Amino acid sequence: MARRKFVVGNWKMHGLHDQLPEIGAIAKAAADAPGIDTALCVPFTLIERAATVAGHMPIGAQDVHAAQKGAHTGCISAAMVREAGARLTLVGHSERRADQHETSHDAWAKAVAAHEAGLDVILCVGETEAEHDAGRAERVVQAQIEKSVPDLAQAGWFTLAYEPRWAIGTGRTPQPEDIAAMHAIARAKLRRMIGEQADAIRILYGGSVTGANAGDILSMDDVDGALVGGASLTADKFVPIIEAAS
Ligand code: G2H
Repeated sequence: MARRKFVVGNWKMHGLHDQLPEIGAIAKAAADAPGIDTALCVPFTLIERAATVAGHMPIGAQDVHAAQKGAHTGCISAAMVREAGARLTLVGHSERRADQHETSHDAWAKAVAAHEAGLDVILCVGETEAEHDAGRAERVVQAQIEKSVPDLAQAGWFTLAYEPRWAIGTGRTPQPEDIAAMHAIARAKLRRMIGEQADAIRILYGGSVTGANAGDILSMDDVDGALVGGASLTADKFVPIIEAAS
């Protein structure tokens, strides 16, 4: 099944208002690449202003709370980021699993809450280095998918991102055949869970994607795009990745 490529930047805890021109430049490159989808997930504090300079390129959040509102000091709901101008959100990113002890069940609840608030969702899964080295990557990723992908997931609003934790921000990337194999495993798992509509769901690869390796990664079977951290922070690094996907 033909799926449009999807390139998503994740600015993590980077970005003050003086970086807005970078978002404008990235949005221009996205507009010049109408054959693919591009989005940028920024810190909460940048969403509103980023959305004003991003044109048609969707701006996303990097997390939302699983509740729509309530007594959760310091937390942000999906409805809040939607109101600020976000059209999508990441959930279950490995840095949140590691730093905030989020579980796959948390990611599931956040995905459901985000969808109910009208946001598209990119749900992240991926094994640790120890799990990888112990040969458990396949089982770990399948279990994460089982526990975190909502039954009602559909391609119209749901994307999966496979990000081996040991490749994140390290400059290390898996062998191409390992990326292809894990994406095939993830799709097979999705198929068992939600049937043939899984074939329309995009599966992104994330972990040290750069302009230098994007072409090879994005040409692989079952790799429908990339979730890009460090190399999305400036237009000069991110635009070549957008162009490689086009
Ligand atoms: C993985 C990725 C973006 P980086 O977290 O989600 O980051 O490209 O810096 O490895």
